[in-house]
Amino acid sequence: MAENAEADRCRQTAALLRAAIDRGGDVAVLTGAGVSAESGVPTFRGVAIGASGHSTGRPRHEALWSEYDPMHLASIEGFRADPVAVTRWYAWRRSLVRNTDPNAGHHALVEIEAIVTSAGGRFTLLTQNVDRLHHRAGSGSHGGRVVELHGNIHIWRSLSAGNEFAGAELDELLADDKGFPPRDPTDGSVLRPCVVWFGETLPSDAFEAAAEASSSCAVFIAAGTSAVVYPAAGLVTAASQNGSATVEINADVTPASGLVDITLRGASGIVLPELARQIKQQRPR
Ligand code: BJW
Repeated sequence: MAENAEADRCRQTAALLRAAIDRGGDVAVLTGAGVSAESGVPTFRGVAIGASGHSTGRPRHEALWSEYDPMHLASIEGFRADPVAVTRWYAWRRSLVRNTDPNAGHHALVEIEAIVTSAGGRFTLLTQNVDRLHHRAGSGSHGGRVVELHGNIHIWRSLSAGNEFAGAELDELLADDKGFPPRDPTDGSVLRPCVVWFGETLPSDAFEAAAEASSSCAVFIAAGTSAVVYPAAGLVTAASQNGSATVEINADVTPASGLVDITLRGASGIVLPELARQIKQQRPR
């Protein structure tokens, strides 16, 4: 019964998307840590459904911050208080995400992008994830846009001059954790990841693009986000107030669940490919 209801909601969502796409409507998707959970990347909060699990709790990762205070690890104050611990955590996460692959949910979003843009609509992927797995899956390569709201863990910058380091140069700077935090070889100032911490503003171009896409799209999907961190969480409300059809894909209930038109309860690595399959099946007449 519950499974039938879930399948009905998935068909209803696919039909909604198909109709919007056929009218050349725009689609915006907000993603969070849950979308990378099936690639083996731990989430920040709540349950995480890993590869092959499609109901709450099996298998789970430990939430990233279960032993730490997030405000400590993800704020400039926390970094200043304990730069070694914060650097070690980000260096570990950078290494983890480089050694994993995009999952079926990431790939399905690329398919949906191609369907939307080939029908003349705009596709905007608004991600809170800093892992770049959407880029590696091919998002943005079919005429859509990927907007990174919380930055990118693969680029680090010096606190004083803002000099940026990436790739092999950054590998070298992060090689010896006895020298943490790493320093800019040119001016000796400490390096930090180019991510957005609590209390910091989001890059203005990214947030403006997100606000515009959310308030003008025909369909807005929030996938794998706990919808508790602002201003990203407010985009669901913005879309809803704009009159967009709103959909949540999540393994669990979130504050957005009561706001959206349709909730699809399950793992994004299962739900998103099924949605893509059904949108393709319901070809325009
Ligand atoms: C699955 C699944 C599977 C599992 N399939 N689903 C308004 C009200 C209240 C507070 C504020 C407000 N406006 C601003 C604030 C303050 C603050 C904030 O929001 N605080 C709240 C926590 C209370 N926001 C900020 O400070 C922001 N800046 C700002 O607003 O600037 C203006 C300003 C400046 C100065 C003063 C005041 C205002 C910045 C926020 C930056 C967030 N940064 C982080 C770290 C980034 C770097 C890093 O990666 O380390 O971003 S925090 C962390 O949370 C990270 C994430 O992107 C973000 C959101 O988490 P996300 O992605 O939703 O993941 P989870 O783990 O929370 O949830 C996973 C979900 O997936 C769960 O629901 C699972 O069920 C589900 N799931 N497996 C589908 N397989």
